[in-house]
Amino acid sequence: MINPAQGGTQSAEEGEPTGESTTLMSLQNPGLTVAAVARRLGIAPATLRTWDRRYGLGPTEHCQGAHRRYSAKDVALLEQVRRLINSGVAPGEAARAARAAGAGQPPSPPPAQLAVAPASLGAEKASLRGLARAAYAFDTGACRLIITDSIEKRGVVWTWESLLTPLLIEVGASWAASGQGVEVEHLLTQVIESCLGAVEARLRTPINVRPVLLASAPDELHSLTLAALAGALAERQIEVRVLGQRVPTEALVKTAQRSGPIAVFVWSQISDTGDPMPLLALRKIRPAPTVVIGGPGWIGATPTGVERVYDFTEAVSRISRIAGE
Ligand code: B12
Repeated sequence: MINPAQGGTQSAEEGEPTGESTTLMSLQNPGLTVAAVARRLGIAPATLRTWDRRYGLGPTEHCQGAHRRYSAKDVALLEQVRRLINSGVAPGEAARAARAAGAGQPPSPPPAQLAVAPASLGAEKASLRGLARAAYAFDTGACRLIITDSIEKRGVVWTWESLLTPLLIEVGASWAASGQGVEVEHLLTQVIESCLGAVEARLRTPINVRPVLLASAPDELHSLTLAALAGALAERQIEVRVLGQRVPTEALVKTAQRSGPIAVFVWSQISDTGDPMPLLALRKIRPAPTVVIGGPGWIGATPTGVERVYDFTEAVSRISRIAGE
C-alpha cells in the first residue's frame, strides 16, 4: 500500500506523466494520481472522478503543466468519505459530513447518520450491506461503528440474528465457493468479539450468584456464538464466564468443579467436534449444573441429562431462565 505521506511510487501504466518536470515535482511535492488513490481506497478510478465531479472531492492543489495530484490531506478526506459510505451513509451526505469534520479527524458518523440510506432499502439492509462492504475493505473502524450502533439501537439479540449471522453465513459460503476470504472471517471475528466484549464489560451487578460457563467443544475453533451469548446475557444482567475455543472436556469439568456454575453451555459448529457423550461427566458434579448444547455440529441423539437448543433466542431465554431471570 502506498503511503501518501511519503509520496509512494507509481508506474507509467497508472497514467503517470513522465519526464524531468515530474521527477522534480515528485521530489518537491509528490502527491498521488487518480489510479494510486483509487487503489488505496479500494474503489474504481471512475468512482473517484465521479466524486470529484459531483461532490468536489478532487485534488485541491494545482500544478501547472502536470496532471493534478491528490495531496495527503485530500486522501485523508477521501478516506473519511469512504468510511462513511461503508457505514451506510449516502455519498453526498458523506462528503458533506467529512468536510465538516475536517480531514485528519477520526471518522465519526453519529449513530443517527448510520440510518441514512436509500429509502427503498431500509436501515437494516443498509447496515448489513455497509458492514459487508466495510469487512471486505478491511475497514475495522467502520465495522465497529456499524455493529456498536446496532447493539445500542436494537440490542445484542437483534444484532446477532439479523445483522451478524446473515453476514457470517454469507462470508462462510463465499469462502466455501471460492477458497478465498478467510482473512475476512478473521477480521470480523476480532471486531465482533471486541464490540460484544464491550457490552459484557458494562455489567456491574449480575442477578445470578452461581456463574454460567460458556465453552466450545474440544477441538472446536468456532467460538463467536459464545461472545454473542455473553453479550446478550450481560444485557439481561447475567454474568457468564467464557472459556472460548477448543476446551478439552477435562478442563471444562475442572472449571465447573471449582466454580459451581448454574449452567454450562457448549457450542459445536462442525460435526468433527459434536460428540455430546463426554459432557455427561458434568452432570456428576455437585451441585449439578444444567448442561445445554447448541450449534449445527452436534451429531446423534442428545443424551438424557443434556438439553439441546436450536437457535440464538432459544439459547438466551433458556439460560436466562436457568440463571433466575
Ligand atoms: C468465523 C468462521 C471461522 C473462524 C472462527 C473464529 C471464531 N473464533 O469463532 C475461523 C477463521 C477460525 C474459522 C475456521 C475454520 N472454519 Co469456519 N467459519 C466461520 C463462519 C464464517 C462463522 C462461524 C460462526 O460463528 N457461526 C455461527 C452462525 C453465524 O452461523 P450458523 O451456525 O450457520 O448459524 C445457524 C444456526 O447455528 C443458528 N444460530 C446462529 N447463531 C446461533 C447461536 C446459538 C447459541 C444457537 C443455538 C444457534 C445459532 O442460526 C443459523 C441459521 O440456522 C462460518 C460460516 C457459518 N455458516 O457459520 C464458517 C464455517 C463454520 N467454517 C467452516 C470451516 C470448514 C472452517 C475450517 C475447518 C476451515 C477454514 N475455513 O479454515 C476452519 C477450522 C474449524 C475448526 N477446526 O474448528 C465451514 C464448516 C462447514 C461444515 N459444516 O463442516 C463454515 C460453515 C464455512 C462454510 N460455509 O463452509 N471459521
